[in-house]
Amino acid sequence: TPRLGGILSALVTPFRPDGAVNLDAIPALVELQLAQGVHGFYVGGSTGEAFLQTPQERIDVLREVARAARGRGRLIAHVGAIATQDSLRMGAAAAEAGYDAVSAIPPFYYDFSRDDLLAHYMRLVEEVSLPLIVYNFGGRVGRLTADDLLRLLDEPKVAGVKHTSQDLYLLERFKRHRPDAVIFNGYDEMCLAGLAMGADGAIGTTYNVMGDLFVALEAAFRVGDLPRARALQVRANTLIDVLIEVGVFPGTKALLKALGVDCGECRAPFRPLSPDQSQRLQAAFAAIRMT
Ligand code: NAY
Repeated sequence: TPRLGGILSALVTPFRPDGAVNLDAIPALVELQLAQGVHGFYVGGSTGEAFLQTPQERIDVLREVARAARGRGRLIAHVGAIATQDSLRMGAAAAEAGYDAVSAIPPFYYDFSRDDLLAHYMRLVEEVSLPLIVYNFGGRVGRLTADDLLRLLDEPKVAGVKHTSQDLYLLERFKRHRPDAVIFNGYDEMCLAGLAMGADGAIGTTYNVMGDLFVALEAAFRVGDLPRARALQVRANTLIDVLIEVGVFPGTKALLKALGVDCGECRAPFRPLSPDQSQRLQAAFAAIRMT
């Protein structure tokens, strides 16, 4: 496995009942997941509710996770923002906190041109000292074309792509174009397929609560035990079905609470689960637990 591959949890951000970021919950969250065997953390991504926080809150979380992890596991900081200056500021903080790489979703909402987006990434590459993992989030960032992404991969400081897309042909093309790039599969429910098409690892929301299952899945795949890898994927997907139905991020937080790490609720407009949703989710979780 290349240095940056493996199973990385797309870490949730804990909040207090009053809505403030709960930095105090981070050490227990990190320990829970390291105990499950995850190889590191992708901090402040979609799962981390990046766009429901201020850049300063995101920086505080980046620092606290690095402090809690104490060098155990790889750390990628998601520094995506609409404003280039915000991404640069978070990137500098990630470098200072000891992260291995930064990652960024392209600026969105405004009608930025493709050249605006490429220039944004080039500034991250030039002005942040860490390698960059481009965050390709298919549906949400339609403006960058496959060719743009391949072109970005020609930059030596672009270390790879986090590919949250069902287009696994494109994942394979990234890997073929730059065999030394680190490509992460982004949809947990297709982890095995992504690995089969050449992914070096996977980053996902559901690894917050079932990291052990996906670590075992990847290990089975690497030794060529496809029946076991597939059985694990099927098992995970019976829970992911319910998570998608009730809301992946609020659902993941509900499961973390049941595992003894209270990360609070997601920030509004996300809403907590209803009692019925909660009950169905816990039942699905109980049915697939590894231990
Ligand atoms: C992120 O930045 O946190 C991620 O993108 C992690 C990848 C997740 N994708 C999205 C869209 O959030 O783990 C997946 C996803 O939650 C899971 O596959 C369920 O669909």
